Amino acid sequence: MTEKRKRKLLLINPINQHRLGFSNDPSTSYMPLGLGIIAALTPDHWEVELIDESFELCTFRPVDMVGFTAFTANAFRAYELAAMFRSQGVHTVMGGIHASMMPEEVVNYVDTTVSGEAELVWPQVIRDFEEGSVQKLYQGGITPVDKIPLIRRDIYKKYPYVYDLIQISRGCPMGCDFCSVTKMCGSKYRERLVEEVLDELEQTDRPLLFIVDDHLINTNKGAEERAIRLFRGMVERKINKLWFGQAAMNFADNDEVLHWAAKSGCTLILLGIEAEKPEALKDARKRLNLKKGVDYYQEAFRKIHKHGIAVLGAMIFGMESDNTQDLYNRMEFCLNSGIDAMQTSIMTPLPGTDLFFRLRDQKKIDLCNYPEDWKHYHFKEATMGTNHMTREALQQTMRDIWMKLYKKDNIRKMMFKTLWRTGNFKAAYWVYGTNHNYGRIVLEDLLGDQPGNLNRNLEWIGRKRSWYIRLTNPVLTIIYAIWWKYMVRRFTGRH
Ligand code: B12
Ligand code: SF4
Repeated sequence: MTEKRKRKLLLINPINQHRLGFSNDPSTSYMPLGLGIIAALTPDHWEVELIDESFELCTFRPVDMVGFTAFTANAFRAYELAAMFRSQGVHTVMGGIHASMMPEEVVNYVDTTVSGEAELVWPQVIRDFEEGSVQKLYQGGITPVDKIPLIRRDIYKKYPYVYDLIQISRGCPMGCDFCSVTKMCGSKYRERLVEEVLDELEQTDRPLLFIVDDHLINTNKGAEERAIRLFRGMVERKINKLWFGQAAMNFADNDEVLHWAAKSGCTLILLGIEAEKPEALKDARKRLNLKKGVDYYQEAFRKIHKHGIAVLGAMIFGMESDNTQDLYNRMEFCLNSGIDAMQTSIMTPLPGTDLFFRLRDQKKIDLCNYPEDWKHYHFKEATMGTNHMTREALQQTMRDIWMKLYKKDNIRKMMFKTLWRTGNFKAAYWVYGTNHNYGRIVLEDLLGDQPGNLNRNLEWIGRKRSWYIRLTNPVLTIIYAIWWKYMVRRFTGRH
């Protein structure tokens, strides 16, 4: 009896070739979790392979079906690749955030579009495909949390990801003006069982971990106790990782949460600060921060630092009410408020958000030749101006601000400040690396190997190093040695 041929599914993470962004370096290339879920939902008689363009460009190969995930900034690249596969008769499917927000566009570029979460519809897509009745559009909606499968992590083995990623909950009730999370994941926090999360963590083997939840401590009743159970469980089960996650300003509210977070390996926490000016927060409908009040920020940072955890401040520049001075004030805030690492984004109207619909109707979005212009929607290029600045002025001011913030001397100074505030070498080194990475991302168009370019260490080629950098290099070598020793011990200890 001949064995039935396995069908082949190729899962693709397409990367914007206009700006590589996080994919411009292996240390910031993250595994696409959504595709690990698609792999887990695919029946065994299918062979599944991942192509992540963060590591290799996708070329044609004969398969039965390809499935794309895509952020908006990567959508155009997905369409290019889809055209290549379609021209050879391969069935193409696209899901993920862009397909969920713009299904009416995506249906024009792939054979099947999956809008929303995939868990409830992907088995149906596969069945319909096998029976020859596959549809153009499936609505996945919101998945009950007990129907989320364990991610198939074997598909990530072929690439040297530095981090494991895990998702503990989905959803957010806040509905900020610029954000797609409430639209995509619904307005209720859906929490996975702590024990199940710990079991999954035990199956991960990289020394660094990124918990991708938008709010590590949500506003559900009992959220703090739940977080403590999780972090304490990580310690008891010797999960033994250094991790970072994303949280709101309430992360600093409870000392016991911070204690167990730090004990379980939390070294860096991203806080969605967005702005230090109440008017800008009102623009963005960032209710949580308005409720806490901007005066609370610095106290929150101090509480977090006390536990040896560094703060990664996520800031947005180019809010509707911003003028040039506001942008420089925000820059000063980044430098002097107690933030350790800086994520500095340009306000971008993501499709599906209230911001997008409002500004589109007011004809205020300059880069709107879709789908090609989606490639500019990566938050480092201005796609529109503000009430007081043109798009060009915003872009130019940001270039100046980025040069100041991510100047090698400055990020080195910030590293020493972090060491002082947290007393934690690992946090200081992580912060240094993170600021380097963001510098490389925002100044990507200046990177190169000719005089006049920046090299990957953010040093100007052909210019002399400053005395400060020369003087502090030996200190950095020591910190690096400690970090490296620590990583080797952690990594080899688990294998
Ligand atoms: C983790 C994360 C990152 C990681 C990326 C990791 C990775 N490789 O995927 C990092 C830190 C790199 C990142 C960066 C950015 N991010 Co981000 N990120 C997230 C976050 C928090 C979680 C995504 C995730 O992993 N979810 C878990 C998985 C399981 O869910 P999922 O991918 O949605 O998959 C489900 C469905 O979409 C669907 N699905 C997904 N793929 C496919 C494929 C097929 C074939 C099918 C059928 C279904 C399907 O099925 C899955 C299961 O239901 C989301 C917010 C959120 N809650 O979604 C923002 C989010 C995706 N990011 C966003 C943004 C804007 C950014 C940045 C631009 C931010 C910045 N300031 O720089 C950058 C740049 C990204 C770039 N292009 O370079 C936006 C994207 C909006 C958009 N329209 O594109 C989001 C939605 C947040 C927001 N505020 O709106 N991000
Ligand atoms: S920015 Fe944060 S708080 Fe606001 S909707 Fe998005 S995830 Fe929720």
